[in-house]
Amino acid sequence: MNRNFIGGEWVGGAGGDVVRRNENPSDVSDIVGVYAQADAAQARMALRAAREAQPAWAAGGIQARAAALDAVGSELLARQRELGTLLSREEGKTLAEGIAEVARAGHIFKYFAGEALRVRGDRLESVRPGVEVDVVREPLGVVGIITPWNFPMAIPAWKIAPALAYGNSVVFKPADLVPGSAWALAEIISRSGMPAGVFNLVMGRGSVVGEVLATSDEVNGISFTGSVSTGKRLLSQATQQLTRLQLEMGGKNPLVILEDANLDIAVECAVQGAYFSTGQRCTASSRFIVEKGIYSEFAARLVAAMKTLRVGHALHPDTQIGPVADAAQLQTDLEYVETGKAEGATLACGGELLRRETEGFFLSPALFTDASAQMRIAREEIFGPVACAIVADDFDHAMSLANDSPYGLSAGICTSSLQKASYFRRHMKSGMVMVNVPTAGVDYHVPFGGTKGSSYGSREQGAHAIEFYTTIKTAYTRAA
Ligand code: UN1
Repeated sequence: MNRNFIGGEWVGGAGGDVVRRNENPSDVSDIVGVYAQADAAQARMALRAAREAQPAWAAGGIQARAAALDAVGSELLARQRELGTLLSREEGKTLAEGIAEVARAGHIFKYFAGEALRVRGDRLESVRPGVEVDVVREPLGVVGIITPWNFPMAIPAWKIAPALAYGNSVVFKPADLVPGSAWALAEIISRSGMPAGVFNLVMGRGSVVGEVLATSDEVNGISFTGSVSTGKRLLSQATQQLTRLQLEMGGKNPLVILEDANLDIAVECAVQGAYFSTGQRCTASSRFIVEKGIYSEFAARLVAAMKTLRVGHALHPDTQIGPVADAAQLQTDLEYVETGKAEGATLACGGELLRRETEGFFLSPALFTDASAQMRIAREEIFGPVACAIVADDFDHAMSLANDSPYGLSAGICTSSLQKASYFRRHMKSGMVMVNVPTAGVDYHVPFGGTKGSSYGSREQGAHAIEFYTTIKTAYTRAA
């Protein structure tokens, strides 16, 4: 059994035997491992350990922090194939995607090892002669990190690495569905030379472990990625303790295709953005907004490309699209396929359960055409390989359709017009805009986040991550 890591010790679940079985979505007969489930008392123990360990970690200096993060990054990169296999086995993305994700996590740790050395302050003159002002950054304190199942390594990495780099201690609660990658990451961190209690792993249910993080006044900040409903619940609970929050939630990301687009690029962006990683990305393209002159040709070419996609076991070398992550998500995806039909959209391709040699959650990538902006399939985040195409009369209409969403995470356009691309970049109400590149699949060294209902709080990743994980102190000094 894989245990939790609390105060530098590996501890069993509550009562010693409360475990979760980790099921492979490509083959439900394959159990990836069994994992201890922490209870509320253990979550509180982890918070106490983090509270006690944090001052010494912050005072220990940036070289020690950089060295520890660099060691974690190196090991992730060295073991990317092995850990990528574990990730794909438990989450269902393809082996190539799993390996790439572990490598990305490795690069993130190395990036923040460097960032730990680059924390800057400001010195200003005071308006009062003889007084000097210093503006410096200090760690936030104890940070709770709550992550989703769709990026079991990369999302924990881009929260844990900056938290530790800037001198915070961490209590990490991974998604219930993917404890294997989280445990492997924790095991690597446990050997990186950090003092006991600086980093803690508590696997368990949101309603138990998450609840403790959300309601404890021992927590200074919570960084969360997950659903809108959980994000809102966290917000209402954690603000009672004035806990700082960073929430990354849903998306309903448009990909606009204009008549002047290079259609090869447009189809490639559509397939990658909507269907790779089985569409289970908050950055996935789920609304294709297509100018009317090119609509039929685009739809025909997209369907042709979709029909060539090989859906299957995540670890099979030929597979391009892995299974849906679990039975509940598969059920949601199938319900949305029915909803789309009932709303009057045309199911142009896919949306069918597939049988493979092993029993898993295989779904053919689905495209609805003749969709309208009011349909639920065009407004609600599905989080699966289901997208819809909406016809736009012209560029202005495409812009207003693209912005007509409660979400604002990532938005893409395929066009060869610099003028239209520039207009799109300026007027899309989203945190990320993509010109002739897919809406999903972002770099690790630049800010990530959205507007409107997609995000709350300051940006993640890149140099801007420091905003969340530090607090500012202003010091006035008169030499006397
Ligand atoms: C990506 O598109 O490369 O949960 C990353 C998600 C996002 C990460 C997307 N927070 O899908």
